[in-house]
Amino acid sequence: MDRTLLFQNGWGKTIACAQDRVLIIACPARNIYRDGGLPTIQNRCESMAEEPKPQLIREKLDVCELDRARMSLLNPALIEQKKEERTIDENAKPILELTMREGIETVWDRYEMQQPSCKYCLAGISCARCTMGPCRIIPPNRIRGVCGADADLMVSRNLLDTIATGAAAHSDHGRDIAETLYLLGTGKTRDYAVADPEKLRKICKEFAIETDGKSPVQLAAGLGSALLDEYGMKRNTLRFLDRAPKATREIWDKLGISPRGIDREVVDSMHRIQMGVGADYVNILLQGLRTSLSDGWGGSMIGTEISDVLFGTPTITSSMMNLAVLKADHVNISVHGHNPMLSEVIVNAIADPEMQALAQKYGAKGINLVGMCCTGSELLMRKGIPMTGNHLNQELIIATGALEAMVVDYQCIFPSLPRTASCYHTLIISTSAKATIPGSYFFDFHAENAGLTAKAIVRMAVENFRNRNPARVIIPGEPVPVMSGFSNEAIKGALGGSFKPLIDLIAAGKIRGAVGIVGCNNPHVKHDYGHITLAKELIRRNILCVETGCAAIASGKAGLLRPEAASLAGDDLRAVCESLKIPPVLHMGSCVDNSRILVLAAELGNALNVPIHKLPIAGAAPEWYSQKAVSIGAYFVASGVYTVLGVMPHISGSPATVKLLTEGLNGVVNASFAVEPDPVKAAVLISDHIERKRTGLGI
Ligand code: XCC
Ligand code: SF4
Repeated sequence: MDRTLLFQNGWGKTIACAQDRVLIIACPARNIYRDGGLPTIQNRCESMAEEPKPQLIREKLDVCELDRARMSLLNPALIEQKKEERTIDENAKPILELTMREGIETVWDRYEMQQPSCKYCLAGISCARCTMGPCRIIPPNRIRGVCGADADLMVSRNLLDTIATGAAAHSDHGRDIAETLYLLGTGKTRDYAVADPEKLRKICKEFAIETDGKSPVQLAAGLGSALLDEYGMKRNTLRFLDRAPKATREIWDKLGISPRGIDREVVDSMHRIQMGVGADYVNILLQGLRTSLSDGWGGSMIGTEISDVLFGTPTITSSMMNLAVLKADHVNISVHGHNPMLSEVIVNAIADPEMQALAQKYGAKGINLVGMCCTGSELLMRKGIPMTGNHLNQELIIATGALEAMVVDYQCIFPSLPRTASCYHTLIISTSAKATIPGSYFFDFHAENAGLTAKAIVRMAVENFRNRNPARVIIPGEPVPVMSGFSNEAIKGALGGSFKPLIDLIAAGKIRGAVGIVGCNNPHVKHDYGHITLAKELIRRNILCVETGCAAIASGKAGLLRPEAASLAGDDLRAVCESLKIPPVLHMGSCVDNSRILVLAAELGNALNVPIHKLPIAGAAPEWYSQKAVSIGAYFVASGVYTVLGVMPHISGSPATVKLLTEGLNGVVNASFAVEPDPVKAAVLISDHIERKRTGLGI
């Protein structure tokens, strides 16, 4: 994009003065125009040798006192009741109680204030896409929007919007990783390296990139470039689709839902939901499946595979989980979000002796890095970094009073975190120009300045230790040990080098099947209850659980990621777990790592020479909330995996859409969705499905 133009058309106007322009042009390494992004954020051009300074986004929030007076609950019985209704996370309960007593607003309070929900939005029959509206479907008379859209169109269009948003989020994360590989290969960043050259070579071969005689750095450049091409439409097919069993690919081709470029599918979806384009709900929903496949077998798979190349393919590792991994005598820094590009360099910065010495200077015993949500899972899987919790723990970790900084990148970060932090000394440090948060301190983090920025962030957190009030620190209970790092490579390793023993165990009925339990927390569901109840019900039936995202973290906190949890499994699964010394619930990573579950399914299908839909497997998202989760569910189903949701999507206003997604899809992709809020009943649905598939395979 033309830089002068950026200034002329106003994009650049918050850059303070002409002097900055000169500075920026004189310092191309700063590259603040990358991606044609808004050049409004950082108006200083530091030399590369200096640590960058943060920018306070808008203003420091100081809302706490007012809010607290309004929010605090005085009735101990009510506090007790709400606490039990809100979560099953025992370590979270004392903090939750404190937030209610002290009037520190949380997601559950805001959820209550939002009730009752708008029934039109809940059913998906409201539309605000254009200014002829907004419109609602109110039978019997108001059955079309101003443009003529009926309930089916409104619902399907809203759903396609949701899927495309989720696919975009995962895929853009994948792009950031692919770009980092490319920048590493082209010498633009020195803060990253190739950690798994073997995997790099393997993926290069999939992309028909010549590997002989080439260094990892040269391969990084070639593969990085090829991966960035996957986003466009030059080739009109995604390379990783070749990993799927042939019969599954034929289903996609026949139906016309094989994704072309990743970006192309997202843009195509956005085009279709513009008023006056897509009018047929079936056509719109099929594009939803295609877009989701471009996420699962495209953007997310790139995110996972290249994160493995850059940071290491996970191997089985031990760590600890829940809020009690915070340490009262250490500087505590939490990373939260999704992209390991940031959290990995923070790990390096913390190991810096200068930072350790600084921490000691301020009276801390050291620096304790902890993870949260998916970026936490990335670190847990690869580095064994302890994890505080999942989505609904994010405010509670601040309310321990022991957190110096919450360092965030993007996705699933409550915009309210700086408000929560204003009740404490905690700093919210934002790092993505896509996700600046009012009240946070922003560092314009890029692959090119990663190391220095990470150090500046850690320094800021360490210096903040002085501001902690020890009298307000509560770190409840003890952390729970977890076993993590179950990449497909690690699972194969545990099985002696191939999936054959797993297939034999499934064929012999020792393991009835496998279920991917994935997705978020959602205040519509008691925190972690859906995940844990479902996992326990399934392992009891000798069904192996593979988990990612906040589901896996829920299991970790509940002790299901320990080998000892085998005692909760049925006799056959217990014996398998005991002989392999693994838990009955396997932590496979973050949400982009659902692509690992696709690869697992594909490898099982290829080994048996059957399409994915014939395998005794299923998916479940008991507490999902996010657009990304809808994309995941859609690519599971489109790939042939029956998927049970614990939270109803906003589609009930179109019975035709509901029927298509829960029944009709069986006729085209041989899989469908089901919605079952009760996890005990969901386990029955899944178990019956798995037994039917076993019968189909004759095992
Ligand atoms: Fe977010 Fe990934 Fe959902 Fe958790 S599971 S709430 S998407 S952090 Ni991904
Ligand atoms: Fe109403 Fe149609 Fe505009 Fe939506 S697109 S707001 S239904 S007129």
